[in-house]
Amino acid sequence: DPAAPERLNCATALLAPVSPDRPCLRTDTETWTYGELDRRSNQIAHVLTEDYGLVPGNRVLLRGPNNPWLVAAWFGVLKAGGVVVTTMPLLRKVEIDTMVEITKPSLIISDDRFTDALTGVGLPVITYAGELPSMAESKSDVYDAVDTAADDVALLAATSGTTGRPKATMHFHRDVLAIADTFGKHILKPEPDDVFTGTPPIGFTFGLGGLVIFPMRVGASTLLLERATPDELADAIARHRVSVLFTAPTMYKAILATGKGADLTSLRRCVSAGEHLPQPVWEEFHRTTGVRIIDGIGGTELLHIFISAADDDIRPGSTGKPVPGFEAAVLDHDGNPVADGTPGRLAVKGPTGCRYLADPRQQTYVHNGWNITGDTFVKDTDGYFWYQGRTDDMIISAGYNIAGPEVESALAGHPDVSEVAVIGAPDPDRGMIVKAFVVLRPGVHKGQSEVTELQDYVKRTIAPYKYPRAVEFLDELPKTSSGKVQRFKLRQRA
Ligand code: 3SK
Repeated sequence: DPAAPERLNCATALLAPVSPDRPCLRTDTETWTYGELDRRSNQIAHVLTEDYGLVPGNRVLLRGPNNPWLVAAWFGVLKAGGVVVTTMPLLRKVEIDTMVEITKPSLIISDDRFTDALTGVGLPVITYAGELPSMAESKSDVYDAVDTAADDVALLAATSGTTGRPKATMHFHRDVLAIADTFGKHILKPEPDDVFTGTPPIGFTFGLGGLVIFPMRVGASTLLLERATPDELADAIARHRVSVLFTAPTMYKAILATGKGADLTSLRRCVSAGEHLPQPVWEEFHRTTGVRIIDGIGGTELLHIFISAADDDIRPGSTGKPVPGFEAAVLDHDGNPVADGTPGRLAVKGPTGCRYLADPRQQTYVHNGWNITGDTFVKDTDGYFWYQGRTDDMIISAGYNIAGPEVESALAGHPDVSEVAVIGAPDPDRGMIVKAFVVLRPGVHKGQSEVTELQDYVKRTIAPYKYPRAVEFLDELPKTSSGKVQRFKLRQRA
């Protein structure tokens, strides 16, 4: 955008325009106003620069669940001209060590309950139930934020690594505002009186956008939940009259299973990403709550959602159209666009990426500014994008092309099924067969009659040749810390 300013600190740009007495961060026990967040993040910036010698460009790794101190630390680092390294709270020591090796932070700010994984990391660790509040308290609550360039790096976010070693993606100060001015402005359309909540960690860019950047760009407030079962989430939505919800497809399904969906009358906007949203879940949520879920696909690479649709533009089952500001294309193996209606690999280009930090895989995943994703999509003649599966989730069985997620979507509509993942398993006769790993609802018997029941259900719901010839029941599916199913682990098991 030629009109974009050359100098920009996204922390100031988000906080300064909002009246200081407006509510900003809510929990069950306290509410921080915009003024309080501003003052506390100023004090943190003083601590970082005066007591830890932080200089602009230094990186600070943040670790902890969603709560006001994590957000204050995020703003404090950016005001001091530092670069935030976001991490998922569930990461274990080995994963933190990898992130430290890749991103080379100067120090760590951590929730004191999450420091176990930091032993031996060899960096100063400030804990925010320990040193941080008391050190901050002694500092001035006024701070002149560093005058960063719009193109200075603000964030290093790790791709969640559904396969292989994570990559760190770089995002500039301008990218932080760009997601609010693309998906936020054109699709979500939040209002100052909205109350946001959701389950994705702020350490995952889906949560960062949904729970911090989108609400704060319009002066709205956000309810931060450290963790929530489906029941607790439904109760919190009702108690705080939440109007905007960000969560993953499995949580929408789980909310419906609580039987509390019809009580969620304050909800106005619901956003689903992180995994494909099965159409039966969309339909049931709509029937129960009256809310049309905004599905979307995004990526850490592009910071947030780049294909989506809202309101009357939604076509249930489709992910939507490129969000204004982004371009998307479906490509064949040689990188050429395929005809509408033909499956191919999704490529995306936009203002927010994709730039990997010092990683040779940049050459593999980015061509002429286009990020080649690992997702297979079909674009229809109206320009809507329809998810087919991860590129490596396409199953070729006895000559049939079967999209694993289509079978997942069918199985997800069965009342006995709580969660499901479908992969191709090697088979001597058919090359591959469709295999479903199913987590059943509590109390459902895991026997051969249930296998037959699910197989018959798929045959009745979609083309019968797509039915899962093998079904295995699991207590839970293997997932990354951002909640994405690790199908490669299921493939190894098969
Ligand atoms: O997985 C997604 O679809 C996503 C959405 C928003 C931000 C980040 C990600 C990975």
